[in-house]
Amino acid sequence: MTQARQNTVSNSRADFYERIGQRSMTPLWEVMRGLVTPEPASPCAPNLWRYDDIRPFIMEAGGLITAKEAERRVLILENPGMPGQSRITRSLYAGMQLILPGEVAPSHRHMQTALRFVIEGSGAYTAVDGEKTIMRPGDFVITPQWCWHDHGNDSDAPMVWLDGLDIPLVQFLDASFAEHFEADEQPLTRPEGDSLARFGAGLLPVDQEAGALSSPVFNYPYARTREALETMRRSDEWDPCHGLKMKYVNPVTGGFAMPTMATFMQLMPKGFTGAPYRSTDGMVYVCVEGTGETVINGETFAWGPRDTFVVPSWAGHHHRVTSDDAVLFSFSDRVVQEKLGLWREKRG
Ligand code: GTQ
Repeated sequence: MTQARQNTVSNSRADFYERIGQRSMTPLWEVMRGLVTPEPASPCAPNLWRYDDIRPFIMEAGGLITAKEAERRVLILENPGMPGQSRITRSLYAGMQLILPGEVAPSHRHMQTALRFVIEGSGAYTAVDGEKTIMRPGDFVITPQWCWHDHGNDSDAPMVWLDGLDIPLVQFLDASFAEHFEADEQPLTRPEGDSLARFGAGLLPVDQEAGALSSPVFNYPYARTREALETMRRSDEWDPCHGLKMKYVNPVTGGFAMPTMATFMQLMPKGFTGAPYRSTDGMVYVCVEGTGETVINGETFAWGPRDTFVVPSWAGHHHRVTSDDAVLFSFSDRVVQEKLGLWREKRG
């Protein structure tokens, strides 16, 4: 094509785009390559939030606003690749919630499912559907969708936990509903520990039917998880990429503990260097014990206890332990991707 001919073509195309644009249409061929990509092209950036670095700001927020006024006093961990979007990966939200002694974060419910992973402090509680659970470091606590929940702190120290929610996913589907309870705290109708006893002891009520999508066990205590990992290590079945990695399950269905967020805990032994790995679910990690490094797309992120880091979808990475045993908690949207037939992984 001559230059003149090319100019005529692009002018008439531009004119065409302009005219169809007025009718709310746009040509696929100009955008196709960015839509149907040969592999995931995530705007999510790898990042690490060192707890020592962010803690002063979390505590400073404690002096600026009460839990009651804020409703939830949380500093969002916002992915630097998606500023202003209140998310840590494309589909998931994460934030650090602070509850000071004597405070209550008032009861509400919403369609978003939430997980809490306790980072600092011990003895604050969350109440879900009439039952209170006391939270300790490393505990993984679930707030299922549309369940009343309030948080409080009867201990004498600040308590901080990581919130993980499916906010971006629910927003994407335009399916958000939320409401406040008439009082700050919901009435308690079941004794503390009831759910764990009823559903978390390898037993189920005899006529239990699969009902709610989230696990009826709403606190998976770290002490139990850690002990399980410690006992399993004796069989020496280490995965070359993950070490000893377990998923949290809903005992009623055998599936992941929540419908929209998959959660995991993994133990990696002293001297462990993982093989390269990637998967389509962007993954949020919290270090519980030990120290190590994760190399993500060639960039090294060194982590220690209470640090949070994010590995984007399909980013090649591997872990390396630099202490005695290291333990990492993690969550992702893998459960959604698996249901939709989208989840993929690649080793090596
Ligand atoms: O505790 O219910 O970090 O509703 C964001 C939204 C926590 C909560 C968050 C919420 C909550």
